[in-house]
Amino acid sequence: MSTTHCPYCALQCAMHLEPGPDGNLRARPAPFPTNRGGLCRKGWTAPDLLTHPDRLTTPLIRHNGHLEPATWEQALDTAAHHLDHLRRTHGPDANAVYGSGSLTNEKAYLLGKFARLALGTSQIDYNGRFCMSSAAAATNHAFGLDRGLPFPLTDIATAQVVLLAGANPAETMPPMMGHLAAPTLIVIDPRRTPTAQQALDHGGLHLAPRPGTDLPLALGLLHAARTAGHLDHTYIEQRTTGFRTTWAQAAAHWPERTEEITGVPAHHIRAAADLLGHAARNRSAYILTGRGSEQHATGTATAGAWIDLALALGLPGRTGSGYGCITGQGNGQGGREHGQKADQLPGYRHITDPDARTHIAHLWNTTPHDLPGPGRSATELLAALGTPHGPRSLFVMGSNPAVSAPDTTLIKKRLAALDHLIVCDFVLSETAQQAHVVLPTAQWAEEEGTMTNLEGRLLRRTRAQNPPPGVRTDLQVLSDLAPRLGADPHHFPHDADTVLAELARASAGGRADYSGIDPHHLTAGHPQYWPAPRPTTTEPDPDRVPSTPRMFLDTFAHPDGRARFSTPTHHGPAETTDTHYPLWATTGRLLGHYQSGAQTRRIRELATTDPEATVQIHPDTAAHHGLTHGARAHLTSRRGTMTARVHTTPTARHDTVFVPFHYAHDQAANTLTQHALDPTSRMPEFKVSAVRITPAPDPATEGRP
Ligand SMILES: Nc1nc2c(c(=O)[nH]1)N[C@H]1C(S)=C(S)[C@@H](COP(=O)(O)OP(=O)(O)OC[C@H]3O[C@@H](n4cnc5c(=O)[nH]c(N)nc54)[C@H](O)[C@@H]3O)O[C@H]1N2
Ligand SMILES: Nc1nc2c(c(=O)[nH]1)N[C@H]1C(S)=C(S)[C@@H](COP(=O)(O)OP(=O)(O)OC[C@H]3O[C@@H](n4cnc5c(=O)[nH]c(N)nc54)[C@H](O)[C@@H]3O)O[C@H]1N2
Ligand code: SF4
Ligand SMILES: [Mo]
Repeated sequence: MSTTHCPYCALQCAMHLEPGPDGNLRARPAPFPTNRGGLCRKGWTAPDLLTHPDRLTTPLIRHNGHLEPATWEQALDTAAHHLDHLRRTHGPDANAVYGSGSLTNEKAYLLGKFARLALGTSQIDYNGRFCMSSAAAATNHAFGLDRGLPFPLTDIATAQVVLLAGANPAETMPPMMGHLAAPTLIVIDPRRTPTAQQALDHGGLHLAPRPGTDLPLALGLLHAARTAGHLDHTYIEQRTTGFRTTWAQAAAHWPERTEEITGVPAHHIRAAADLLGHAARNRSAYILTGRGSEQHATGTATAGAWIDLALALGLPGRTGSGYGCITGQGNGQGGREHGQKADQLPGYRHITDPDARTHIAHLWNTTPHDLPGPGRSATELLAALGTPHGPRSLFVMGSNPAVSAPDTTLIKKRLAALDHLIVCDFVLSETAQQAHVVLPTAQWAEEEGTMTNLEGRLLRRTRAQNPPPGVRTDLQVLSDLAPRLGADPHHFPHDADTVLAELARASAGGRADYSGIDPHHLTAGHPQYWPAPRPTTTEPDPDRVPSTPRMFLDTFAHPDGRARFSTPTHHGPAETTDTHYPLWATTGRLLGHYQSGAQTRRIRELATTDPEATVQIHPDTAAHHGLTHGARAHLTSRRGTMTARVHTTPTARHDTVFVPFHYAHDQAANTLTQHALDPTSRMPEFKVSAVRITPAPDPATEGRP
């Protein structure tokens, strides 16, 4: 039996893996603080993909329009030949790299090094840009440092009140609900989600704003909290700066005015402010945000407005209260720290910082001058592919942008315009289907490495079995490819421990400092949360590993030690509804599927429960558009059309429909979305599109009398 963590989300539930009667691995929950012995349906079924018939076990090369089996030598040589040719002909930025928050810390680090050192390109970014980047930008502004939860998750279990803005953990991290059983919940979500229902069932509140109006709602709550006398003026005075600029905005958001903008009744705003305010006075309240608040073209300002509310109530940087962003992907936290982001070097360092460049250049045996500068952000990178000034090749590891990027009709065209597309994956994802070279790589249970969970806690991923014959690890692929591009093989080891040791040195002195991490302690029940700087004493105590479970207790990470309020200004969504597109569409997740669905749509148990895209809509709105429960509908935005099965939901807002983004082709929600980008985080507007809904032909019933 081996013990590891689930491959999917950032909760990183611990699990035991052991062979069942048929010899295939089975998962069962292992005790661990975040999941407390629970797993969701996706975790239980995760091993099914290890032996799935769709599993890729040989590299593929495109010949005459078809992907055909090839040897590793052929595939690696072909990929390297094209990358080298493009680099020589068009310069290093002709090659681009696209990474993922699913990759282990070691892979994320080596991928960034591969881009900047082996390819010499500035063109690298990753799917985390679509995930928590707005909250990260807002947290960096407010606290001077971004760690999703700056406290252990178990802390929230003892709080009196937890406000969840745009997060639906009952479906996206079910075992987390164990920590939310005792607190009274205030859920901010346009939909009556299972999380919102739990709030209502246990004396809490559900506020259902129109999508894209969290920012004025947060200001309205601040206004109501101040009127009721809940603000912590001593904390504001002693630990923060800039309250006046925030208040200049909030002053104009009295509850009745906020109701007009958001649709949330004024008395609910006052009730929520009171509930939260009383708990805050007892220093027993948390504000947590998820993608619902963050995935907007105004995502950074919106996350900033929630942080402002937390600061005004005196929550961050104190035991028993706080603000946190619920990170999403398995290694969404570590993945954003070690240099696969366009503007970043390992250790959460900024790529334009001369000291950071010198530190990394020294470690990589190159010069600061030869390290590339910042590149394009994910959406901008994808939209530039194959254009006259954009990259001509893309190397993808751990993402399926043909389904998950905004405006996928455009993105698929851009992928098709590439001279060369290389995809490392375990299945033929929709993106891999467009590739010139596909490299089959190992899955979670077949590799070693570390992950950093939503609390900033380091975890060890352990190998339970070897990869199937013909499959290599992602680290091995980078290690095989880099020397073919002229890089020194010593710089690209494929052993996870060696890479972690180098990552630790690279991160030393950086904002996300891993230099004191002891990978062998990670299994021994010693929690290690970054920052974990290497001890300076000569005789380190083996029983005391460096670790920071709770951040900001004494001081925030800005030079003056104070947290900063922001200037949240409401601009509203990037597009408006009109007579042609009269409804708001928002997008998100279902319990049974993960992300682009490349993995979970292949798992029979999950595919049977949620076999096709659905659209959640109020029955009256459906009727108004000639639709009933179970009918098929077309949803059309200014970008494109998708098809979904109508799921009438009496608790839905009349003006808003919801579609999950886990499906491909004509069921892909991202045919509706647009790449209006947040000015700071470059987050696209996933959560608000103007659409119309019309009846669609139904192949299941067509031809019947
Ligand atoms: N089952 C499942 N679990 C997952 C994942 C998955 O794909 N499937 N993915 C993982 C990842 S990477 C992530 S990032 C997390 C995401 O976890 P969550 O943030 O919980 O997930 P979402 O469903 O994207 O969005 C949450 C809620 O935001 C609401 N919402 C939409 N628009 C707005 C708005 O304008 N304001 C507010 N306040 N709410 C709004 C939606 O109705 C939705 O219920 O989940 C992780 N866990
Ligand atoms: N409309 C809409 N769109 C969204 C969102 C939304 O809420 N609404 N959410 C956004 C968010 S938060 C996210 S995080 C993105 C995620 O979207 P994607 O980046 O597309 O994420 P996945 O579907 O997890 O894609 C992972 C792919 O890589 C493979 N893979 C997984 N792990 C590994 C690995 O370790 N190595 C290799 N080589 N391959 C691996 C999987 O088989 C799969 O094909 O989607 C974003 N898109
Ligand atoms: S909650 Fe997340 S980590 Fe836990 S079992 Fe489900 S998908 Fe896996
Ligand atoms: Mo995400």
